[in-house]
Amino acid sequence: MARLVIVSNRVAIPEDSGKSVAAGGLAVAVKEAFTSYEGLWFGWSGKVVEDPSEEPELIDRGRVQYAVVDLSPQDHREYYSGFANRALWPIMHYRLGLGAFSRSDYAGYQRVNRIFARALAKLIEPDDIIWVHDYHLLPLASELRGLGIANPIGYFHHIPWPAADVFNTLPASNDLLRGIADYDLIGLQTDPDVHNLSRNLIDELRAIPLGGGSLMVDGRRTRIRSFPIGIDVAGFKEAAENAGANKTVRETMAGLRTRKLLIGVDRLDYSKGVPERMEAVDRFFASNPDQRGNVVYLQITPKSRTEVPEYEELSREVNETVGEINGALGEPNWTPIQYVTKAYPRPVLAGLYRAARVGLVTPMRDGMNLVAKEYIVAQTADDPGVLVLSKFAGASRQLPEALLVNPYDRFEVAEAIRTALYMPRGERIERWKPMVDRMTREDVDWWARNFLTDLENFRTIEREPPRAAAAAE
Ligand code: GDG
Repeated sequence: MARLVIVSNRVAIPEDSGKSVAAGGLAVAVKEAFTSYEGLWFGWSGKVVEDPSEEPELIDRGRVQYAVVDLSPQDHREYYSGFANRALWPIMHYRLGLGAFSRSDYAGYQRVNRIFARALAKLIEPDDIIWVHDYHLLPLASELRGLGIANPIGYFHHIPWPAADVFNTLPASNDLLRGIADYDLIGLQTDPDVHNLSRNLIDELRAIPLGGGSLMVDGRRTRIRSFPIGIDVAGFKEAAENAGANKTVRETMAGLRTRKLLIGVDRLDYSKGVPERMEAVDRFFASNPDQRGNVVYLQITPKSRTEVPEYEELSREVNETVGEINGALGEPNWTPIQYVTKAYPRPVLAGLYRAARVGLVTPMRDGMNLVAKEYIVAQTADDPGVLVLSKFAGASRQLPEALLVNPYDRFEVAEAIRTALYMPRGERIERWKPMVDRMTREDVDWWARNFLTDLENFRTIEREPPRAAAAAE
């Protein structure tokens, strides 16, 4: 059987005991992919050191081997904080005004992709299939091809692919498009993302559509398809069912007494629409004064990317918004918004989702949004809560029975909160059932299997020789 090589910016190495580290969305997804393959997971160790070695550190954990490299302070600043998170991330999320492009950051991004490729190429065996994850590594396939690696290489893009006019504002846009075409298979979250990238390649690079999602770009064939990422439904359901025993969950529920709970869970990121959501909750209390004291909004927001200035600014903005709303509306015995920046263990999250009458998932843009899916799966069948979901989250395509809202319109979100709180049990069940069934069918295992089956098929169809090898002939 082929060996699976996964490449991502960060690698989550399980402890020696075999116990998993605290699992984010990507770690769960990668773990799932390795259930049917032996393999290697390659990426950054998370360490920043002066003069890092180009030789990866190898760590064996049974069927999966881990290979990690450190980054220098300059690499980390330019590749990670700079180009990936201050140029690509905002542009991919339609935030043109926040995009900060610098040529030195872009050079650092290319350099780190080259370093990764050189370190990885030595570990690749002829039958391996390679699966690269996310926007940090768009040029990795080109770099690997340049080193003569002809194995099937797939790429999954976890975040949105914007409309061409937005993507093309990035000074390096055509360079990046040419690079991405060196992947054999490109997976995106939704069909509109597929449309955006395909049109971009056709218009900018004169790619020729071959049908079935395949395109010929510069004499090389690539395929673009949507693979909406799912969650570990069985694991999450079990965590939610057992969460009643957890102290934090129990005490939170006891503290609510008869109050109803609204919940939001997001990394602190401007794409997630946290201050905008708080303003919608404020609007809700303004137009429903009878609900003051009866409803509490819990927002769990672990900090992320704190070294990036835009995130510091956002943190200040959220703190101010919470302070203003709580100051204006709060009473000695009622705080409307409970805002915490600590990360909670997954079982606690599962229990809190289950305790919440309304799940507020209102990103301004999101590739998928796993929180929306987790909220649905955590509900009880006979008394489920209601999901209020942004129509700009990829998840809205698989969850049309949620209350879909425009997150830019705080009046609409406030109205949806009211509708959700007053929704009769019959309607809540009617909306929830098809969503939980779909989540169960289209879980993380389904996602990984679909992607890998497609990628494996590249072994059997006729493939063009890689550009570098062809040029060397
Ligand atoms: C990217 C894309 C796409 C959050 N707080 C805690 C915690 N979390 C977990 C959630 C969820 C995950 O983090 C966040 O996933 P999202 O999908 O919401 O968002 P991103 O981190 O931006 O992920 C996104 C995803 O990749 C997958 O392709 O859906 O669109 O942006 O699982 O539960 N987990 C724990 N404690 C917390 O406090 N344990």
